[in-house]
Amino acid sequence: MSRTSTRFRTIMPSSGRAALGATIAGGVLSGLTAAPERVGRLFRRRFPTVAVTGMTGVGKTELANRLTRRTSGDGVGEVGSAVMERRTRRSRRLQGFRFLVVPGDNAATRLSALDEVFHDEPVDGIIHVVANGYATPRRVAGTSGQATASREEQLAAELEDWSITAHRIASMAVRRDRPIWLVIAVTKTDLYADELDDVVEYYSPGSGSPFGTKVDELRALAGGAKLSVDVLPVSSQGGDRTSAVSAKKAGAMVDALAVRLAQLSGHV
Ligand SMILES: Nc1nc2c(ncn2[C@@H]2O[C@H](COP(=O)(O)OP(=O)(O)O)[C@@H](O)[C@H]2O)c(=O)[nH]1
Ligand SMILES: [Mg+2]
Repeated sequence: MSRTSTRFRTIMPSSGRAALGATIAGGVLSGLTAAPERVGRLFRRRFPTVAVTGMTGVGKTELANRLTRRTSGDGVGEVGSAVMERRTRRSRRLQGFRFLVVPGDNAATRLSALDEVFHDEPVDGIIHVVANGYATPRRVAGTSGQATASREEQLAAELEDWSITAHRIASMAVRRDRPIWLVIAVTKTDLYADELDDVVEYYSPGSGSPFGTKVDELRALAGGAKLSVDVLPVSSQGGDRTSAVSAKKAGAMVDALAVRLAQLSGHV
């Protein structure tokens, strides 16, 4: 297998199906544990919903577009959309997803979007997007040229953004009787390909890093059996002459993420 699969970090539990089985085991639903999502879909007649969260400029829209096989530029707004973007991935035999991209900016629209995905119509899973401090800074209105923020500032902003989102995930998890899953998508890996292992470690539970510690806190709050956490590297771009990641490699990482989403949703 490619290097991608070895970098794939699954924290607990190792398979979505095992997680679901373990949580409901012994209960009245035990006959349904093999594919609870499939049963859920029968009742709800819809694709699993996935919230895509993360700070502005981190790469949420591009990743959602890649996952739904849109080409870049197809419906891509400016960096830092203020409205919730909706994308549907359609696959054979109804194995699709509905992605809800939550605006990263701290506008009123973000708060209502967070309410929608974590409270009003709670999602089945979350992709939280991070970029190792490489979020594209948003320009202040009325100025021109490249906005600047140091990597340290951007990492601090990622952490703050994650605190808010993690809190929302925790309160959704405690209200919920069925398990939910979280994938931390570490994107823009083309920009730091040589540091990939350390960066994936930084975002992982149990790493002792500032981010990892917050993931640990979330798991403690939500209850370990209720929330599975994966950390997966990805790149929405690649193949340019200057890129450290080939188009093929970038595609393989996006595909690996899609495969994992399907496993977590009981599609496979
Ligand atoms: N190098 C690189 N740039 C990316 C990647 N993903 C997104 N970007 C760029 O980062 C900027 C922000 O991406 P976008 O998806 O709009 O971020 P959002 O605000 O989180 O939706 C855009 O200029 C993208 O082209 C990636 O994987 N690698
Ligand atoms: Mg966006």
